[in-house]
Amino acid sequence: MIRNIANCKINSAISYPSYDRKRLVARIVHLGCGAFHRAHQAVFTHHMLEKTNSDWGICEVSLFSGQTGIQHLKDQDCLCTIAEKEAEKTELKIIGSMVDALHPEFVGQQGILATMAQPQVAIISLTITEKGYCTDIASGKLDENNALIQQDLANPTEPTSAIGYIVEALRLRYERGLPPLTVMSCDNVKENGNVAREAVVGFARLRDEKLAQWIELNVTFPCTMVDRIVPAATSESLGEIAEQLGVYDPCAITCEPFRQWVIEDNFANGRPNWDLAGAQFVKDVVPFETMKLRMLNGSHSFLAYLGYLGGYAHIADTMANSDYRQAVLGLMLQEQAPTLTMPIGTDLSQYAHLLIKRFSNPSLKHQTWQIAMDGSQKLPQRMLDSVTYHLTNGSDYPHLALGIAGWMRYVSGKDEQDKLIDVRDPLVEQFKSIYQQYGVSIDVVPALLAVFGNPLLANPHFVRAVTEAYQQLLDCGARRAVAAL
Ligand code: NAI
Ligand code: CS2
Repeated sequence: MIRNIANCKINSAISYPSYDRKRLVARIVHLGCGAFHRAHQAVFTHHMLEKTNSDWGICEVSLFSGQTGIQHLKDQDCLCTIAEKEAEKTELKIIGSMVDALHPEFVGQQGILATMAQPQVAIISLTITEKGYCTDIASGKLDENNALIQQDLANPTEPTSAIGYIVEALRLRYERGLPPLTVMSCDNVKENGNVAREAVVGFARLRDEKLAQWIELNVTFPCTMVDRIVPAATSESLGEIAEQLGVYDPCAITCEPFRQWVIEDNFANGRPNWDLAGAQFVKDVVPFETMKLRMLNGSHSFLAYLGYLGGYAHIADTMANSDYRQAVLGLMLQEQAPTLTMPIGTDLSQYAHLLIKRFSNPSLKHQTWQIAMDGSQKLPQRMLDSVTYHLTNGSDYPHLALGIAGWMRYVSGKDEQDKLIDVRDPLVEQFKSIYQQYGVSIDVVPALLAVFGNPLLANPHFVRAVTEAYQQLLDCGARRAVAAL
């Protein structure tokens, strides 16, 4: 038998689920069992279960990679360790809210669809990354030319994309007269519930108008704002946790102590009382979501591109440089906060200072390279929407211009020492051909802006600002360009 957290004695100082896990039923099916989901929604559900007799359990699904992780979860009865780390202190907890784990490689597509179509399933939740929604960057609508969508349209009962799975599962429920459910996005996507709705209903409409109408009438798609900094696990982070636990947990995740979840209270078929675990149910999530995407994620992307180019591997290392710390505070307070309309009583300056503290947490080895991934899908909601605000209002945005230029310089695929960068992005081939055509020069700026498909970005003032920032990066490098802000 494999020695694991489910079958051997764990250090008694570490908290174990206090509730009877036998009572749990897989009423939530989660697509995208990555690091974040385990340290966020699974943790909120765990704390809620500690406080009630509720039976809400989660069935985990990974659709693409992640078969090893799913196997590990199954081997240890779906228990998993969460290490909440501050500078001086680490708190370990073992969470028990996950009850099953599936992968198409083990149970086939039909096995996953059968689970999603079970009568007791009331929520399908998602952390499938920005690109998982298969939407067009500019319009936010389903991208009918997306390769996965094309494949699923040709063979809709054997889906591959998350959207294809959801629509096929909903079709099974519709045909069997089963209760509807809620599709709850937990990704860092602007108005994530609305984007999920557009994608699901858009795909259903391409299959069958009646099915699309049933979904529109019966299924809900609440928006959520999710927040917790959760770096990908490394052999170092897993080794450290194993030392404290006394046993190796391959599913363990390290994260910061902070966690926040604001949820639009719009559920089709019941929901757990996540408020007992600190979540907020509200009518309108959008202001909170926009604040987080621009202030937190916009700053993260700024630090990721300019930090990586400046030779920093992690966010906390980048924050140890006072020029970057000052710059990111300037970005938040001068260029992101003014674009927001918040409920009365929201203190954006306090929020910005808390973010500075969270980014500086030296225990979190959050790689600049990890955050730099998928920039084409992230920049619109993190930086470009704010630029359009400034263009309309005639205000300045030098930090945003440098952040966007940093992304452009990063996707050249070579760093300031001419070392290769492993650029991960759905548009990586497009970036390569732009750089092949123009070389590492300011001539790439208009072509790279065009990938966002937003005519407002062709504004000459903006093109000039980004071109100047890009030239500055070429002339003096990221560290000096940041200091000059
Ligand atoms: P991860 O890499 O650990 O997990 C990503 C998951 O998404 C995997 O299960 C993978 O199979 C799935 N996936 C990837 N591409 C997909 C696609 N095209 N279709 C369907 N599934 C796909 O990443 P992590 O850290 O769990 O983050 C996932 C998402 O969660 C982020 O993209 C973000 O939107 C959100 N998030 C992450 C936070 C973090 O600090 N890590 C915090 C707040 C939100
Ligand atoms: C990060 C986020 O990977 C990224 O792009 O900016 O995942 C960030 O860690 C979270 O949104 C924090 O809640």
